[in-house]
Parts: sequence; C-alpha cells; structure tokens
Amino acid sequence: MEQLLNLIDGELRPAIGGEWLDVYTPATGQVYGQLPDSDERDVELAVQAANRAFPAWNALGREGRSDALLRLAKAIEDDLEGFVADESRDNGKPLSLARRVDIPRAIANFRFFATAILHFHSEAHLMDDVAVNYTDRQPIGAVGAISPWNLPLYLFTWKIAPALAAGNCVVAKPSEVTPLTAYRLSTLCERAGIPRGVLNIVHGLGPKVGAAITAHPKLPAVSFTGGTRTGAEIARVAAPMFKKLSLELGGKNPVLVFADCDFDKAVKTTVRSSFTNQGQICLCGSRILVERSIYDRFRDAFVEQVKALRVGDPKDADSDLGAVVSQAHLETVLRYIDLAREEGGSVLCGGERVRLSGDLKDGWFIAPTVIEGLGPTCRTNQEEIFGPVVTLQPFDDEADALALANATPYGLASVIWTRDGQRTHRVARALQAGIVWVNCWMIRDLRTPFGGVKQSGVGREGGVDALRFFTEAKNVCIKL
Ligand code: TXE
Repeated sequence: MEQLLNLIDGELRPAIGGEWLDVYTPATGQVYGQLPDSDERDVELAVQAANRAFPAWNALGREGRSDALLRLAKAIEDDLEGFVADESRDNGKPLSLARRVDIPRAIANFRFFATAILHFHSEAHLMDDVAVNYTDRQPIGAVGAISPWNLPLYLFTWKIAPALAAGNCVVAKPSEVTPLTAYRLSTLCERAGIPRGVLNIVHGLGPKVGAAITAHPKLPAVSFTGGTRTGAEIARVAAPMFKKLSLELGGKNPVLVFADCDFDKAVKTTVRSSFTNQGQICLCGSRILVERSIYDRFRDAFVEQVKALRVGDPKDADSDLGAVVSQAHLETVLRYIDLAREEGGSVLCGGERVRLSGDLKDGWFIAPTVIEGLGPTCRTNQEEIFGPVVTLQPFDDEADALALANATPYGLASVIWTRDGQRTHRVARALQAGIVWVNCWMIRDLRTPFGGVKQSGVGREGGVDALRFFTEAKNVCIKL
C-alpha cells in the first residue's frame, strides 16, 4: 500500500493528525494507496513555511526563479513514463492520453512561465514636464492553489508555475481523488533545487484542507479550478476577506455545426471534443447543435464513429476511453443518463456501464453516450454532467443556434464549424463564452486568456493574465 506524503517546508511528512484517506485505481475500483488526511494544522505549517521562504525566493530574481522552474520541468521530463503511468492509474484515463497531453502539458506549463517571467513587462506614463509614473508589479507573497481531478498534474502546474515565476510561494492542494502525480512532483523538488517552503503541497479533503487554505488570512490570493458549487463556496468565504480570487469552474459547452462546414472534419473532431478524457474536461463540447438540413446525416455519421470508440484498459494503446474517476462520479453520470431518458431523450448509443473482464471487472467504465430528442431547457441540457455524455439538437438558422448555445448558466468554451468567414466573426462575438474554437478543438496557445463567463468562473488564467493575477500593481508617481 503506497503512502503519499505532504510536502511542507521542504519535508515529506504525514498529516499532523496521523489519519489517512484511501485512494483508488478507477480501472479496477480498488484501493492502491493512502494520502494524508490533513487539516488546518497542516495548512498552518505550510502557510508559515511559504511566508518564511518568500523573501529569499523573491530576491532570487526572475532569472534565478526561471532557472529553478526549468530544472523542475526537466526533472518531470526525465521521469516522463513514471508520471504518465501514475496519472493514468490515478485518474483512469488512457496511458496514451496522459503521455500525449497531461504530462507534456505540465512540463510546458513550467517552461512557459519560466520564460514568460523574463519578458513580463510593465508600463510607464509620462506627464510632460510634471511627473513620470511607472507601474511596479510586485509578487503577492504566499498564495493558495486548489485544483481538480480531471487533469491532475496539468491543472495543478497551470497554477503553480505562474505563481512561482512571479515570485510568490505556494500552498497547494491537489484533488484528494487524484493526488499521485502531485506527490511524485513533490519528491523531485529538492533535487531540482526548489528551496524549502517555496512550494508546499497539503493533501486532503476539500472542506477541511481546501477550506483552510481559502480562509487563511496569510494567503491573500487563491486560485481555484473545480465545480461551480465549490467555487461559490470559496467566494463566499474569501470575498469578505478581500482576497484575490481566480475561479475556473464548470461548463456546458455548445458545438455549433453549420451546413456549410467541412463535414468529415466536423464529425471526426466532434467525436474527440465529446469524449476525450471520458468527457471529463471543462472544455469538452457536451451540447452539439446541428443545422437542420444536415442534422440526420451528421447524427448518423457521428453515432457510427462513437460506436467505434473502444472503452478499455487504460494501459491498452487502442483504448479510446478509460474509466471515469470515481465510484461517486460513475453513479452521478449514470443518474444523468437515467434522467435524460425520464426527460424524454432517446439514447442513440451507449447509455450504460461497461463491464470489462479480469481485474477490470469492477472498474468504473461508461460507454460513450449520445442522446437526442431533448429541448434546451431540460436539466440534461442545462447541468454539467462531466462524463462521456452528449446531446444533439437541431437548429434552423444562426439566430436559433445562438439562442440555443447561450441558453445555459455557463459560458466557458464553444466550437463553431462553418466555412463562412463573416459568420465566424458574427457568431464568435455573440457567443457567451470565454473561449471560441473555429473549425478545430483544443488548440491551445498558453499566451491566450483562459477562463469563462457566467457560472463558468471569474478571471482569466494563462500568459500575462496569470502573471498579473499573481502580482499586485503599484503606481509610483515621481515629480519631475
Ligand atoms: O470538483 P470540486 P470535483 C466540475 C464537474 C465535476 C464537479 C465536481 O462538474 O463533477 O466540478 O468535481 C476542492 N473549499 N469540474 O469534485 O469538488 C477539492 O478537494 C475549498 C469542472 O473535482 O470542486 C478539489 O481539490 N476547496 C472543473 C477541488 O476543490 C474545496 C474540473 C475541486 O473539487 C472545497 C473538475 C471547499 N469547500 C470538476 N470542496 C473544470 N472547470 O475543469 C472541494 N474542494
């Protein structure tokens, strides 16, 4: 039984309370290890360590911090297959996906911000012969980072890298559902020359450890990715403390398929945008809106390709889908499929749990599911399911497509399939979303602003947005 440990003040250690939580392998449904059941006492030690380490880490300067993050990136890269195997085992995703996306992106996160900080510039405002102003963007100090289970190391490092690059020290909490690669990262920090206390990782439950991070007065900024309901709870606690908050929350992303699209590419890419990572990506397209004139043709071609997807052992190279992340999430997703039937939807494929053989017989596998016949206002089309489940809806014209697309409380990502250049700009501008992909999906430039509107969150991550979140702007005005 593996015992994961916290990283606090440069030391790998269990929770002060000595309690442990089980962690599972989704593909088998079995416990593989334990993680510290930490509480506010562990968070307190981590906050003290982060605040102690801050002056020296900041004084290291941009070059020194950049070198340290580049060393961390190299350390992960040198252990790529170890991280890939851990991520797949812990989350249930196919090894091939962890190798192609998750771990390379975690490395890229560190490398991107290690260099971005070297080019992070500020502004000056000259008032003729009166005065000169310059904007001094200083690091905040010790900051909190709380991340989810769907892209564990990818989203964990997406917060940590800019925070550290900007000169802050971090108290981070990975999801208790997928703690393994954050733990593996913590075992590399000393070797990579990350000074003690600069990065602190406290494992445990959200309402205990996450809540303690949110409420701690010496963590003036918190960056969170996870569910909308949790985001609201974090905001409820942090707002009266006037903390800086970055909230990247849920989505119910529309895919708009117009009749003039590149049909084969639209079908093929929409299969990917629907079911990658078992549909457990906040950027997945879960509501597919198709112009009526091509609806039947699209539906039949799409369902045929979805039926060909292989749900299997995450270790198998030809598995397209692995297991969903937990027993609880398996039950949530299956309940939504039952709800869709109750609301009058017809399941065109999938719609049930998949039972594999051998030691995978108790694994949490769900067949990729496509549902049609539901209107825009039902719960199935309003609520984030966050699993391998999508709905199809026809639309008559552009206005109808936009009305459907914008008809949910979310506004994170969206996809447009059309060859019409004017329509591209019109529809992109009218969509209530933070991200719009046109004739593609998941092409990511880390310099671009990342985040959503409405109940998909507050603020933007990525590029200069992230570095500005993790710094405070001070205007210095000098009389000439
Ligand atoms: O998120 P949670 P989960 C959505 C998706 C999913 C739902 C719940 O709908 O089903 O969120 O997923 C910590 N104070 N997304 O369970 O519960 C928790 O320990 C402070 C979309 O992963 O929000 C974990 O580390 N922290 C999302 C982190 O918050 C708390 C990706 C996320 O947990 C806390 C993942 C509290 N009171 C899920 N309660 C996206 N947009 O990518 C929990 N946590």
